[in-house]
Amino acid sequence: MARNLHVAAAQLGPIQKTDDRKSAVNRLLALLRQAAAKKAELVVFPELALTTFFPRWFVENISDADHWYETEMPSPITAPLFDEAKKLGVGFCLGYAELTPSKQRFNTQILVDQKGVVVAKYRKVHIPGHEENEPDRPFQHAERYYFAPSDEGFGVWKAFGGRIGMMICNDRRWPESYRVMGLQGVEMILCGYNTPLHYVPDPSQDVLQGFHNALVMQSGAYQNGTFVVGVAKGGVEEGVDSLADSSIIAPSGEILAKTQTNSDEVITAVCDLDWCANYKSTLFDFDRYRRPEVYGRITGQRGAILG
Ligand code: CDT
Repeated sequence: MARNLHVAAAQLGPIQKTDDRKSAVNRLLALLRQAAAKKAELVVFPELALTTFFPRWFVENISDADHWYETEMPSPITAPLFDEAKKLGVGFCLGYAELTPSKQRFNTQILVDQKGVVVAKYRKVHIPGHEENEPDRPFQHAERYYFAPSDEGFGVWKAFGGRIGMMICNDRRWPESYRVMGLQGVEMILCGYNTPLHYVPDPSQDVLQGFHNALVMQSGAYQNGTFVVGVAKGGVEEGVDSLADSSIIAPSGEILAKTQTNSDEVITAVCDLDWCANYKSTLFDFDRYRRPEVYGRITGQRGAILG
C-alpha cells in the first residue's frame, strides 16, 4: 500500500517593493486554489513570500524596516490564506520575515495543516550575505543585518502522514542541513528560496546557478532517502534577476516535476513516502554504515584547520 502525499510547489514570480501584502496574499490564494484543483494536499510557497526581498536595501536604523516583518501569524492580512486552505482541505508551508515580541528577527517558515493550524515553525539557520552596508554592490544581500541565525536547528515533524522537515534557501547548499533531518528519519523536506542570479562578480558563474540548485537538492534527497520540494520566488524583482527552477525531487535524486517559467506557477507530484525506506535501508542504512565516531570535526570546528 502506497503512502502517497500529493504535494505542490507554488512558485512565485517577483513581488515588487510597491506591491502590498494584500496583493501578495491574493496571488498565494490563486496558487492555493490551482494546487487544490490539481488535488494537492500540501502546497509549498517560497521564502519571504509576502513581500519583496527587502534585504537588498539597507536602512540605517533597523526599526525602520519593521514594516517588512510579521508580528503575528495568522494576521488580519494573512487570515484569508488560512481560511481558504481550511475550506479547501489543503495544508501549506509559508516563508515570511518574523519579528518576535522581544524584537528578534528571523527568516521563518511555517507548516500549516489541512485545518488551518500551524503545526511547525522553522527559523533559518544559515544566513548568507553581509551585515554591513556595502553600497558599491549593484544590489545588497544584507540578510545578516536583517535576520538572526536560529539556534534551534532542523526539526522533523509528524504531519501529512509522514515525517516532514523544513529548511530555507541557503540551508539547501549545506549537507549538514539534510543530514540532521535525515537522522530524524525525514521523508520530505520543504524549502523556499530567493536566489539572485548575478550576485557573484564573475559572470561565468551565473550559468551554474541552476546547476548548483539542482545538484545540492538532488544529492541531499538521495543521500538521505527523502523527497525535497524546492520552491523559488524567481524572475526580475526590483531589477534583480532570480533563479526559478522550482522542483520536486524523489529519494532517488530524480526530479519528478520542475517549473517552466519564472512567474507564478504550480507543479505537483504524488510522492509515495514509502519510497524513502528503499534508500534508507540499503546504501544509506545509517545504523549499519555511518561512522559518527570519525565525524567529530563536523560539529567540533567551524572552518578548515590546516595541518
Ligand atoms: N536567500 C538566500 O539564502 N539566498 C542565497 C544566495 C545568497 S547570495 C549572497 C542562496 O544560497 O541562494
